[in-house]
Amino acid sequence: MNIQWFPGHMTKARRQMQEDIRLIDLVIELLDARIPLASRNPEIDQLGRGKARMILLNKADLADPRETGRWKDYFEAGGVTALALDSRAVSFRKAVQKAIMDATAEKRARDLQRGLKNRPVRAMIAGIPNVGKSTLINSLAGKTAAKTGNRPGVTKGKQWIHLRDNVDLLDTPGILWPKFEDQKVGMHLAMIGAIADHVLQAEEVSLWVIRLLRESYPGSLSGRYGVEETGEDAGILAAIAFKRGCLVKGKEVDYLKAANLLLDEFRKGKLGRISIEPVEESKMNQL
Ligand SMILES: Nc1nc2c(ncn2[C@@H]2O[C@H](COP(=O)(O)OP(=O)(O)O)[C@@H](O)[C@H]2O)c(=O)[nH]1
Ligand SMILES: [Mg+2]
Repeated sequence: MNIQWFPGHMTKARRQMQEDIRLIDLVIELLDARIPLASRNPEIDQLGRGKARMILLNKADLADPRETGRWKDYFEAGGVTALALDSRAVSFRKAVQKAIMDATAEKRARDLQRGLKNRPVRAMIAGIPNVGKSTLINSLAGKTAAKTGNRPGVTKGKQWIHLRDNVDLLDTPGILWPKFEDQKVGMHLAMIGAIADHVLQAEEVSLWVIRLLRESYPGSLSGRYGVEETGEDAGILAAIAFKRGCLVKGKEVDYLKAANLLLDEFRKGKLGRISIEPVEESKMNQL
């Protein structure tokens, strides 16, 4: 599989991030809880070197809570503060703030030792497109948070959002692009809709979804569509098409329509809370 992103966008975004990151104490890495590996760009380790780090497993409302709990443990075992959340929900704000305090404890202690009192923690949110960066920034900012722009000297031209506990959040997130190391990574990104469907065939992606559901979440397809979960994956797609009237001229199976219907419902969580990457699959040296 050979997926081309727009190199112009990528280069510009990376350069911007390299520049912004110099102002930052803490990098808040946003991952998709359903695919914590495929949504993680390994370049972040290089970019965030020497900074406090923290991982947020976002869209946890769509992921299997048991798997998400394991991922949280996995990242924390690697020494990184991790938290699962739905970034649309303002109710997570306190937990995120506390995680920021945990992740920056060392830095703040160091500041104190040097006699730097009340120096704000400056944080940046980073992640791949569509992972929820803007949503999280809006939730953290809330209605009361003051936008403070153009602080002379330190933050020329940058917009900062002042959060509680003396945290300043850069209001422009760091954009990273996913890395397609193998076909599986690309497919996992496609399954959650992080790659436009015209890049990969919707039908192929839907067959991956069917396989995942049959293997890891048996009963979810029969429960929603009333289809048998036996036989070929393509046969199950055809059965879904019949059940949902995805037919051409009233009788021939419209595979593309059925695939799009399944993908749409899967991505909206209508087939349940599903994790695509269980923690067992991960290589423990990846962090
Ligand atoms: N279900 C769910 N959707 C979310 C969550 N966070 C963001 N979204 C949705 O994901 C889409 C992309 O979010 P956005 O903040 O624009 O992503 P960005 O490209 O990283 O800035 C939007 O439709 C959001 O409403 C979440 O935690 N759960
Ligand atoms: Mg955005």
